[in-house]
Amino acid sequence: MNDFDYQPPSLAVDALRRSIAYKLAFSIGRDPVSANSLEWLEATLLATRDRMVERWLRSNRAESNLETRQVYYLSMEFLIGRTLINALVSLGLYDEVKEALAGLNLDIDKLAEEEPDPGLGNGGLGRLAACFLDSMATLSLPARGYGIRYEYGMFRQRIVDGQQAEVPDNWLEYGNSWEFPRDNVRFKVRFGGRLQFEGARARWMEDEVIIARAFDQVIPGYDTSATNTLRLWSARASNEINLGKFNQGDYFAAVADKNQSENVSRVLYPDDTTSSGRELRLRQEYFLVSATMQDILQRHFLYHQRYDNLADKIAIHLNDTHPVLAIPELMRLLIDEHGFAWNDAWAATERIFSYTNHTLMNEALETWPVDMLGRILPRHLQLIFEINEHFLEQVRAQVPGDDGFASRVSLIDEGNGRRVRMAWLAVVASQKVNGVSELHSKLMVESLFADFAKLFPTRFVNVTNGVTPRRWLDCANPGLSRLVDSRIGKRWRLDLELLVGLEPAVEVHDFIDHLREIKRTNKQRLADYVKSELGIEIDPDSMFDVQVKRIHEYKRQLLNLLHVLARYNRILDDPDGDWVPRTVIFAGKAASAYHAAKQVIRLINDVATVINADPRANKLLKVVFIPNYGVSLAQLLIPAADLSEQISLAGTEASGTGNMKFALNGALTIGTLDGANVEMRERIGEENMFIFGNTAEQVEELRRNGYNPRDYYVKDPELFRLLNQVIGGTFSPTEPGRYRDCFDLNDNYQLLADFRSYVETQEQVDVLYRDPAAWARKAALNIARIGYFSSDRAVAEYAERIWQVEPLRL
Ligand code: 26V
Repeated sequence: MNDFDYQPPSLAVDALRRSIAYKLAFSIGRDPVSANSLEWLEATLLATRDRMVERWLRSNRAESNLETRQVYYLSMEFLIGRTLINALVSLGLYDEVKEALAGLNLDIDKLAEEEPDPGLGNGGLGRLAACFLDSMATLSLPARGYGIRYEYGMFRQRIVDGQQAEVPDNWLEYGNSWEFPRDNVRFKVRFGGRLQFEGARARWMEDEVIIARAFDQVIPGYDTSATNTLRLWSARASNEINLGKFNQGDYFAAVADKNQSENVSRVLYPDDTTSSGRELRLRQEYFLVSATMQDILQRHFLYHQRYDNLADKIAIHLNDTHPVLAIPELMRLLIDEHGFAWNDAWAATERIFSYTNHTLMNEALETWPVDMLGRILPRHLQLIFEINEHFLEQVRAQVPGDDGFASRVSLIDEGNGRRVRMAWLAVVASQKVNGVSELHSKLMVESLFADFAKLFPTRFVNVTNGVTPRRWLDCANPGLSRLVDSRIGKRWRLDLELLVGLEPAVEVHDFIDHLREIKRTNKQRLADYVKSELGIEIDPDSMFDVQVKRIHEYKRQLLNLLHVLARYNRILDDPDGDWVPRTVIFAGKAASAYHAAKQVIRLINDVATVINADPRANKLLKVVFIPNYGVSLAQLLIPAADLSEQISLAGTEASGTGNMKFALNGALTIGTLDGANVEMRERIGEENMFIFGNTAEQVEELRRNGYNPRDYYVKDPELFRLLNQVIGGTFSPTEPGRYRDCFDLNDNYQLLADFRSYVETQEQVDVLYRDPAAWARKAALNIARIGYFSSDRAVAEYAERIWQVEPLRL
């Protein structure tokens, strides 16, 4: 290097390096000479956080402007992923911090991988909430997220002997540098006991109190000084220890009570399949809702010194039915604590709430036994009965003489051991109810909420989901981001539809070549990971065929596996055929009590063991199951995919959001006409996707006419052969009966009906993959046309059509 090449570090880099070193010394108490990587990471987080806080304070000040209406987004789950890189990207400081750390002999990307990934959600619903927070901040909306600070998030998944094993996720073990504990923000949350009425007001003599304590996390917007807050509640026992028991000398019992109360925020329910009816879950939901509603009312009063304008000034969004108790909780607070008349309280409530439905699956629809609810939350049950009475009165006036109708829409299901239907309560109290894709919203008003759609025809709307381009392109795929920048500039991060500007480039060889190189680099990065984590070699020149999402029967990972087996048999039958080499990659967690889903994981691993060890096939076909799918793994996997599997039975997947992330990263989709795939096809063009299988109508028709899976089994020799192999133990030689019951006789998700169409479409996939330039051209068109599926667009629709809020002026 000669003197002229020397570039002095920029002032910003210098200042950053100094603040990192300063944090290391004065906040962590470490000498740079002996600090380990976790301590350097911590110092970097703290230095980054400082730069967010200044903006945060400014946003909070602007929010206290009396004119602005506030949005509160209530969710039992926020799957935010790691923060560091995302924060730096938002602040526009990534390159500077990278350089500052390099000056300290540290690699930013290695360091960033040591940050724990908070798994405070199950899957799609929790990740959507996180994308929405990012977009709300970026759009400068006066919004706040509210959730629970679970001490243990989603379990970590290990694979032991091919089977899922769950390991607790102690994500807070080394502290969480992003959060601000708010010791002065504490609310009492009460449970149990009895009521005493004084007119319309109830006095609640509870028999248990838990303290909710707030922890705030800064959510930076991209390239804006707007910043939002995610406020998470943590439970504290109201008495450090039970003094009565303590004085009686029963020290252990005294401390056990404390633990009992604090269990409320101990652990996320890792089950998104069944509304389990467990008491602790109900207590968690109420804990979130009660602390949040008290906080919202207190804040409102601080700004306005009155409550009668509440409905003009706040909008509360319910992310699925999990926080629906916010409705009776608001009624309770207004009536019992702030002296509202019942009708005034209801009039306000009806204007404040809105609700998103995320699934039509019957098992996931929450209902609570009346007696359990009455025991834990007596006032709320009683308010729900009152709401029901008022509502049914209105129904009888509107639909006279139809008792069947009234009992169908009643908030209380009398048939089923008497249960409260939480989704019905959400619909009755919300000014708007939305589904998450066109198809889902249509099915929602035709099936689940058909009766309500008659009563409230304007209440139901659609807002198709979206994903944040900052995390899912900028952070996850820096190579592709730079290529896009070089063609259309950088503004796509704020206006994803600008990606259409790439369309002319799809005819430019240089661009297409570049795109292929980037994909190849991302595939190599994934291959390195697979090698180091699993010891399996995968070939980055093979097609990476990826299905990653929760393991569910309706998502049909098993259908994917049937195709793998068909391919394996074909390769064995014709080893010298002209095969396109494939690596089929799976990842995803199964709910711990969901036996069928766990068997799917086991079968994938058993099949992988056989195929990967078979020298006749393993150059042409490999199968890998990558453990512990989560946001961080998604950021590595999605940019490396060639083919995105979105193969749920039509009519079952509400939207899907992985489908959007894959297309944004230049993967082609093989998918059914389900969820948002339908709208992706409209925008991307049918010729640039691989659509197969029955439509939602055909699925319904088959069901109506008595679907008979056996017909397919006996009539399709290839299917017959491979099902017999699985059932007969070809892939479980040490225990031939292991998969005897793997295919349930009803085939509820119609795998066999779609099998032939799926396999034929996979053949089309191979044909295209043989022409790399043609493949890459279609991949480029996917990227260019996916802009609609930004969470910025989705959130802007909520703001305008549902919440009626406007951006802050900063
Ligand atoms: C249900 C339950 C039942 C009680 C125990 C805890 C629990 C947790 C979650 C759920 C419901 C999960 C619903 C869900 O994640 N739906 C997904 O939402 C995505 C965002 O709208 C959408 O893209 C997916 O299609 C949809 O499956």
